[in-house]
Amino acid sequence: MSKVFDIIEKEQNRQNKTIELIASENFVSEDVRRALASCLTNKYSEGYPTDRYSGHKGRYYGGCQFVDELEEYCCDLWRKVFDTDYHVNVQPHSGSSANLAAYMAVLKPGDTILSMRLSDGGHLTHGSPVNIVGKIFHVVNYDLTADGFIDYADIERKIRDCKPALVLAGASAYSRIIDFAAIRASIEKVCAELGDEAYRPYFMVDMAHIAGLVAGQAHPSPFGIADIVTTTTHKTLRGARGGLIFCRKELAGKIDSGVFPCCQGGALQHAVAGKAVTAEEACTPEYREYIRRVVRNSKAMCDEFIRLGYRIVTGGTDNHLFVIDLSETHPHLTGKRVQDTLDKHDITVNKNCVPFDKRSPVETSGIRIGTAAMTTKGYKEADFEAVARRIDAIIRTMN
Ligand code: DSN
Repeated sequence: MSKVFDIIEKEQNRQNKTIELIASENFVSEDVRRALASCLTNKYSEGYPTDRYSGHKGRYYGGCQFVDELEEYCCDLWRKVFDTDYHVNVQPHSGSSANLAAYMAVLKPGDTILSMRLSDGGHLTHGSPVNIVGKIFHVVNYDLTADGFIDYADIERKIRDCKPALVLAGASAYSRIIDFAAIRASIEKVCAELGDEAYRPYFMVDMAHIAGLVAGQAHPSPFGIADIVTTTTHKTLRGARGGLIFCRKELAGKIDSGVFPCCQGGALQHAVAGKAVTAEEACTPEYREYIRRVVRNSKAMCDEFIRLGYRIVTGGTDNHLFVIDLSETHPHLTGKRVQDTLDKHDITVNKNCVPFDKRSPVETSGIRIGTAAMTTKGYKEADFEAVARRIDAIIRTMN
């Protein structure tokens, strides 16, 4: 037997025994795994099944009748999950691919993107200088308030001053509701001041972290507000690893061309199948109840850390995650040391920069904690509170 299966078994054992608190991870259903491991991995399918919105002329390979049916079914399901009539492209291999394809679809190299910086809770693909996005485009970041909240006044100021071609909302480590409507209102206000013809940026939302909450109506929806919405399907959506791009219908041709042929070749139809099963599951009342529990558990665990004397960025959480800032309460500890020590106790977290962090992204002064994965495993509020106390007891032993 291949050595690979030994390694997979070791990883399965690790997943069985650890307390998984990485905010971007989850455990998929057996049906998702069956779809991912199916014969669809054998099939090439460059192109798209129809030219419904985008004008594309179909596939570049024969034998695509069943993957055509699958991809159309998958698109219909995702529109149902988010109750939207936006066009959707289900081919991006990941969230990073989805974001790059979206930028390439509507921007020119050198255009300005206005986004949250990585160290404030943004994402590599929102324009970090070490990512291709930061190398191709000019990136301006909006700031946080002293308490770590998004500074909406700064967004409006920077739209007016920098005239970005694209305004981006979304984060990987932000624990509060994002007010998409306020950002749209700022865009409209600045456009009206300048005159519509002169300037009109795209508004894109990367909802990768909170997509499950949007589907479960536990976070305001960006649909009807943003021009483009990207997401992954494996975080709070609890599904196959991959990306999606939604857009207003008039952008469909640009977005589809941005994915294929600009950024990707053949679609991964086993991944499309996994995403379709994910969407079927996300439409159920059980999923909605799951999301409600994820948020309840996150608030309960966060409150327990506050009770134990920890400082949480923004002072709390509205969603599935929160970031503990160790810089004042435990100045001798780095996020990296805490992550490594918790690993030894079978608790998995990730180190995370905190706003205005004086440490590098390798060391960091914080850790990010999420409740989506262990809620899938059946943890309730009391379980998460007990894990908070266990983490505190471990941290107390560190000097
Ligand atoms: N940055 C990853 C995370 O949130 O863990 C996702 O790409």
